[in-house]
Amino acid sequence: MTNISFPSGFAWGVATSSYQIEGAAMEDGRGESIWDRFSKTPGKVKDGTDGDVACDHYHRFRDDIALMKSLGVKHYRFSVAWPRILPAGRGKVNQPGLDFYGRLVDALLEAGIEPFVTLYHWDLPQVLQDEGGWVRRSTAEAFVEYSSVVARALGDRVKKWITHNEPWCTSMLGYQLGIHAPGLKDYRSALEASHHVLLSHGLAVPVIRAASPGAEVGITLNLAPAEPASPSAADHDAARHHDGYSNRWFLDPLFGHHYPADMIADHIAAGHLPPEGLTVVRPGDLEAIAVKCDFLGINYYSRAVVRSDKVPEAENEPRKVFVAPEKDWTEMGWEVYPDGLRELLLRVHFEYRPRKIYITENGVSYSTPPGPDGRVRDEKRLTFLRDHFVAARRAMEGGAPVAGYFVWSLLDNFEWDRGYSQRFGIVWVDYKTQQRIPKDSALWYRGVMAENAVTVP
Ligand code: IFM
Repeated sequence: MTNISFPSGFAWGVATSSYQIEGAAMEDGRGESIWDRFSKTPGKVKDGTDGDVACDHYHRFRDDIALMKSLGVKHYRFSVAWPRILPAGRGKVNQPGLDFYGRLVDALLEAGIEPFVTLYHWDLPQVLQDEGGWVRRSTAEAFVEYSSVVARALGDRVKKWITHNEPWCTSMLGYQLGIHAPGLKDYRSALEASHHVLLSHGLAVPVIRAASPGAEVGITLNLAPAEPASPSAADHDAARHHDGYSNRWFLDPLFGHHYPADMIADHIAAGHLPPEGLTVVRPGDLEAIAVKCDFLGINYYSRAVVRSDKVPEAENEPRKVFVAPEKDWTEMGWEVYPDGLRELLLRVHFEYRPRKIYITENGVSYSTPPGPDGRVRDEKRLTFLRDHFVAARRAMEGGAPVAGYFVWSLLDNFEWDRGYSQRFGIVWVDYKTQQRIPKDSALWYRGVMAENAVTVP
């Protein structure tokens, strides 16, 4: 056995998001979110479920914090539900909603757990969607107002802020592919939405800093290495395009390189954009988006192996294929590929030079149920996490400035269009009784966090 240790002060943690765990969808003045509307639209969520109750965390947050404490968790990433704070998207503040997060933050600090707060994890107020959502610049302006309200209320106690979770998902899953709320399928709208999401980040960062002195502020991207399925020139070009679509479209403007020219050209050629390009970009926007951040959050789940033949339902995007045997897929149908995390971290480090990186999500969906003795033997999750921790450590040896690692997720929860069919938690949730059972992976992770080291065969 080899012991692989991490630098002292490394921030081990767990992550969740508001709509996926809170429930209490109609309580204390919370407004409707796009996920309330979308999940209640027949056919949108595979098992027909929604987040009305979810893990009932809104009522059970003190127990959940006690659970985290018992596992030795010292850092917790959660998100704030915008419709709890500003039910109309902007304007009148809903004090009970704000108070909930105040109580949550206080209880975390009391338990010795540092809060990492994500401001947007996809639950846009429905009223803003009714105006066009992220396709409209006014939503970016409303986001800045919302961020300011939250940062002024919590900024004395919260010192780590993440503006957005996974802008690719907000824009592409939500507006291009129609898989997530609001469920639109319009490529140009998706590209415009992505710009407004990034713009809202750029405009909010100085506002958050002003309200939360000394805080670190960043953004979280979901990134995946893109590799050609064969040595052919066509597959190489498909991989270039896929990398542009899922990684560079977001990384480049955030790090001051503007939107990638090859992608603008591809989108014009495919008719996704007019010949003038991305016309919603106004003077000063790109400078705002490139605001210097304290860290980049990276969510990593798998890689993309790409072939040149096109997927019609994805508006002619290159096809992703699987080269790994089915036994190496997760229940989401994603390939288990730990080395992709090492590659990705080194690539981001060398090409973009973020000051600091937090792995803000990594984890796996396996539905292993409790045995007759009540124990959840999720050996495969434990191995998955261990191998990814080691991959991150290897990247750190190569210079990647990784400062922390958040396992997705603390609890089994509402997995968006898949409903409750996917279980990412290191803690089992019985949705009927709301009982929580730490899985074997959680008990093992407790040891990793305590030792600040991973033992590998
Ligand atoms: O559950 C999601 C999370 O909300 C965002 N990142 C990916 C996770 C797994 O799909």
